[in-house]
Amino acid sequence: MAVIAAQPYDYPLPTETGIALVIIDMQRDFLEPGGFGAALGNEVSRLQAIVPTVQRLQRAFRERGWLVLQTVEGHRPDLTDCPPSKRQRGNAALKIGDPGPMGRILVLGEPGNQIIPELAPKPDEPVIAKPGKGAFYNTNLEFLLKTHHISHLIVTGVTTEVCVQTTLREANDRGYECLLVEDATESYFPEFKQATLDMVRAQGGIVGWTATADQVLDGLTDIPLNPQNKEASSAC
Ligand code: C5J
Repeated sequence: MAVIAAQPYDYPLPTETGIALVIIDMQRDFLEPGGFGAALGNEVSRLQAIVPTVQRLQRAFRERGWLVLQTVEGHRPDLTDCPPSKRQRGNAALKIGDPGPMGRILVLGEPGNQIIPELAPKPDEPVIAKPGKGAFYNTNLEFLLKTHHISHLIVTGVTTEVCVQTTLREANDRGYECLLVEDATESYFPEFKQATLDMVRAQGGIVGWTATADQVLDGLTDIPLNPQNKEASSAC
């Protein structure tokens, strides 16, 4: 059986299908100046550090022909899916829907709402637009995972203690085996990232597992590449 060396103990991997890479909200709104993250007063540059690590995981999953899915947090242009409480929260200079340097803040389709070019999805890779912090709330994520027979989620992205942690908890409650990649997730607050990693793996992995990207990639090498998948990914 293939495993990933993880905390609090080894994470067993399904050897055929059933595993997906989840990349949460690696969109310009959170990683670049002038977006939602910056409007809330955060120093956004520290999130950039994980980009190469997420890219390595994305490459490894694509090479195996496994599901890579991304999320973006955003709202419809008419903001009917944005609760007024969310819009007011933080008392920011620029609120959700206001025009900013990258288009309207946190609105679907605006330049700021695009996934950063380094991690751009391929045309056949799903991108879930989510109005909330959790990726299961008001989306078809659960349906998508069911139709792809996914049971194991390798979770990455930003920010660790907000959308990443909320999604992880939602997934855990739905029975998914979740592993959070320690160096492929980041927060504006290092102490919140650390606390989240500790919370996830405490009490015997009450919400899931954590491991480094190297540990994940080492574990994946124990699963033979399906030659069909390899052909498919090299043709892309
Ligand atoms: C936030 C997120 N922090 N993607 N969203 O508002 O974590």
